[in-house]
Amino acid sequence: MASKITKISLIGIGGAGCNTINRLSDIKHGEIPYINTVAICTDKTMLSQCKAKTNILIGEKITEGRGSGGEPEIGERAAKEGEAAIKEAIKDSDFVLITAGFGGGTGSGASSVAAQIAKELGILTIVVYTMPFEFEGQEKLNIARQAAYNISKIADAYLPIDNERMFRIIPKDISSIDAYSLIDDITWNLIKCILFSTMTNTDRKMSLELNMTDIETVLKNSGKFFFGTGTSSIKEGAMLAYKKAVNNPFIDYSIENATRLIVHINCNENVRLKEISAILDSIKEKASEKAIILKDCSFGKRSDILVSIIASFD
Ligand SMILES: Nc1nc2c(ncn2[C@@H]2O[C@H](COP(=O)(O)OP(=O)(O)OP(=O)(O)O)[C@@H](O)[C@H]2O)c(=O)[nH]1
Ligand SMILES: [Mg+2]
Repeated sequence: MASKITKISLIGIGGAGCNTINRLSDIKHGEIPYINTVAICTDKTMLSQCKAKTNILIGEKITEGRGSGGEPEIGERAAKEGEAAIKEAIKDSDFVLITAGFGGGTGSGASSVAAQIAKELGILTIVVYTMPFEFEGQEKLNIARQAAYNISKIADAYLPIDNERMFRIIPKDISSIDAYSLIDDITWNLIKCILFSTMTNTDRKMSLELNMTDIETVLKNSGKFFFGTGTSSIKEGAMLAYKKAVNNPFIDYSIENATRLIVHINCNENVRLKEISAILDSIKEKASEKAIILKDCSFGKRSDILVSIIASFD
């Protein structure tokens, strides 16, 4: 089979979205070279520091590059003004992942416009967003809720991450950058899972069990979805990585009653078949009786085991 790489665009919107792209560029540089990164922001200064492949300043006529002032209506109008540039930056993509922090004006207002543009281009469109911390106040929460509602009407699938929930489970002395990095890891692992599951690249030793159609089976028009990853050493066994993945502490729902699932196991060849079958048995037990369960193993040089699960619901 010819080498075919899924073209993924990661779009970071607003301050939080730009930060995510920057942190991922810092840490993950070179790990996956062919991901298209696009930053969209109303704040010129913020954008000038962003390391995305394409930086798009939106709403310059309205805001003069000074941000949305916390107003989602401005974020939305700004994104509409930037429609042509957004379209140009993502038009060749097979898959778009939008990331933003909801609660401010830009991410909350512009995300649904960007999602709409991607959808109209016929691209599978997924959104990972955060809900604000309690200490940010009721107004930001209301803005975020409205943005979440808007996105649920447009995106194929979305993953809400509650900052407050994260705040309750992480060590209290962690820096805010490290805390946000934990959320970025979810986004990054999701991208890796999609990419590894769909690539038929001959220089990696892949089992070629899934393709983009399978990803669509699970994520197209599916609404809220579940995603989790976990790692373990070969000695600890794949089951531990699986348990960490299904118990993703940042998400307040589980794979219980999921109707479409992808389980992706990334490991070296020392992982035993019976470990993989035990994982599948456990998933079958938790998911809906009628669930479609798609499995993919990719065997690389890694010394640990990475299990990722994407699940959606009817
Ligand atoms: N995941 C993540 N969330 C963040 C980060 N910084 C802020 N947030 C959250 O994201 C929400 C939105 O903040 P920003 O992204 O700065 O807002 P914006 O979209 O740029 O909107 P305006 O600044 O009002 O134009 C905040 O209320 C926080 O809850 C970050 O670096 N990562
Ligand atoms: Mg901002």
